[in-house]
Amino acid sequence: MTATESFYHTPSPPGLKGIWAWLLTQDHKRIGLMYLWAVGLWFCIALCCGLLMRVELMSAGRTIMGPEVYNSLFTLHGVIMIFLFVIPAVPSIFGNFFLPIQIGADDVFFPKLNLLSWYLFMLGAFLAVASLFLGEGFPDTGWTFYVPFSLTTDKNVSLTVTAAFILGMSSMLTGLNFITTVHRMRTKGMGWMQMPLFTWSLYATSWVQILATPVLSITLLMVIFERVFAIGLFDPGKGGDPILYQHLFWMYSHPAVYIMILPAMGVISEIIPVFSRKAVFGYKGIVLSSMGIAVAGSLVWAHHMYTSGMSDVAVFVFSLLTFLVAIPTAVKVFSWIATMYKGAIEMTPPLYLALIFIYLFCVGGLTGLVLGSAGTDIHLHDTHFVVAHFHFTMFGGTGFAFFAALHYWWPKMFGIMYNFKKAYIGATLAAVGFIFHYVPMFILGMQGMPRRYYDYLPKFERGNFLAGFGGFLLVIGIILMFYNLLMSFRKRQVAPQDPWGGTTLEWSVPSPPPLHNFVEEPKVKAYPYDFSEVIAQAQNAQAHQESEK
Ligand code: HEM
Ligand SMILES: [Cu+2]
Repeated sequence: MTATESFYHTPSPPGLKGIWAWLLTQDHKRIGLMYLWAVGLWFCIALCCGLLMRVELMSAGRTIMGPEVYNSLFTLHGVIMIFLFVIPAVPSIFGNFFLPIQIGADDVFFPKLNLLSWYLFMLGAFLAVASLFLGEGFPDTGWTFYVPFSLTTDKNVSLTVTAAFILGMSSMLTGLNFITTVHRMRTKGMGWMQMPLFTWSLYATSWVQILATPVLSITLLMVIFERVFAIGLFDPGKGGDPILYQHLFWMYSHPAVYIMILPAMGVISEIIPVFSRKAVFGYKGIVLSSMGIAVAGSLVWAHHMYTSGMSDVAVFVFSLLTFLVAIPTAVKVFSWIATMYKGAIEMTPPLYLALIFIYLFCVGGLTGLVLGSAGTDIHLHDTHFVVAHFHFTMFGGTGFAFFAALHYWWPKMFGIMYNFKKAYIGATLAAVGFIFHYVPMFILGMQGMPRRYYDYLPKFERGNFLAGFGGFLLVIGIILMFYNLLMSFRKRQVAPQDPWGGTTLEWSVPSPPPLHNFVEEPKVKAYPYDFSEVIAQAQNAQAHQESEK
């Protein structure tokens, strides 16, 4: 056995074969792949729920389901998409796989804890889906579990809430693991300012994870207590306060949107410099803005509550704070654009998806400002405008960054290359479908169509039909992208060690990496995005070719 044999062939722990070599593994790369298949599966299920809802909404009146099924479907869709896809996707798959390699380490600091996080994730996921079939049927509260409805509904809310609690544990353990790994395991010579930006973004995210998630955990416990013992924490009849629930819930859940988006921004910050062959513009700016978003994003939760009955002063303060988050976000976008400016741009599927990300995410972020201003939010609250806004940020943002990450790191993870043409067609269909799907919702929302309703006035029919049409295009595009990636296992076109000319440490190890990531001590560059060697090599190769002619 040579030292460079890939981790697929060298099981960890040694001696175990077949499925056990995966289920009991402590290798961060295997755990990352186990998350990939799990998250991919949940994503497809939630996508189907979404499409079913869209079909129901394509024409006014009852189309394929009644209101109760519709309520359960959007809850299931929301719970899965939030807790099982956008929150865990990028950190648990690509973070687990690449964070240790990017800092020149052999594994995360607590490999066994890492495996435990995966089991907690799976347990939480199965409980969430089990609550669909147990009790009186799937909860119909939406993923926010707002009181008082979540206390009085006879559906199986307690189990879903327990599931969310367990998923929170999993997410906290991963965060703890990443922070410790970054502090304790960086290879010799890698100072903080030599860390790749993806690792930096995960580091910032991990802090939000371990500081904000306990708030959610306690809140969910309170809901269960209230349901079982009726002690009156939230029930005004017993001296409780329903607004308290909203504060506690959003104190986690707004920071959670940054748990979703920061790692996605980290992915984009890796891709843009590589395909521009240019040092990233404002490395420190990107690092500081990650930490800035983590801090500022934790202070704005009550912008979800302008219509809930807060004091005018509170509304004013939260509106102002919400605007502040736009500053570090804009810093990142400007850095990406400035990196591409006068760069030697090489268009590839990862870059193409990254550009789609920037466009869609900017639309999402700017419409966030419309909602952040209390005056406009009062008109738009709980309308389809909000639905369009959060899908632009979460799906156009994190979703497309996830696709970009898949296309960027696929050759490294599996050692094989996919078909570019199909990747472009899939990405284009998805992006065009996305726009047809969500832009009509901005308009419907401004016209007053509320969210979370299975039926609507006839005047909203045209917009909804268009949205449904876009929804189908979008799903077809996504299926094509996944199909193309999966087909690469069939064709097995071998990918080189560094197909893109990347400079961070993961590109200095074989594809796929060996069990022990580094055979010899990795060489750390003074600056992680230094392309002078890559460019010199390319020029040499070209000169060589020309002299042979
Ligand atoms: C970065 C990713 C983001 C995600 C994933 C996201 C997600 C969401 C979600 C899920 C909701 C709906 C809440 C509900 O169920 O009632 C929402 C609402 C809202 N978002 Fe975002 N958001 C993001 C970014 C932003 C930004 C950057 C801003 C402002 C600068 C913002 C401002 C708002 C506001 C004010 C609401 C409340 C709307 C209302 O309740 O009427 N969001 N967002
Ligand atoms: Cu928020």
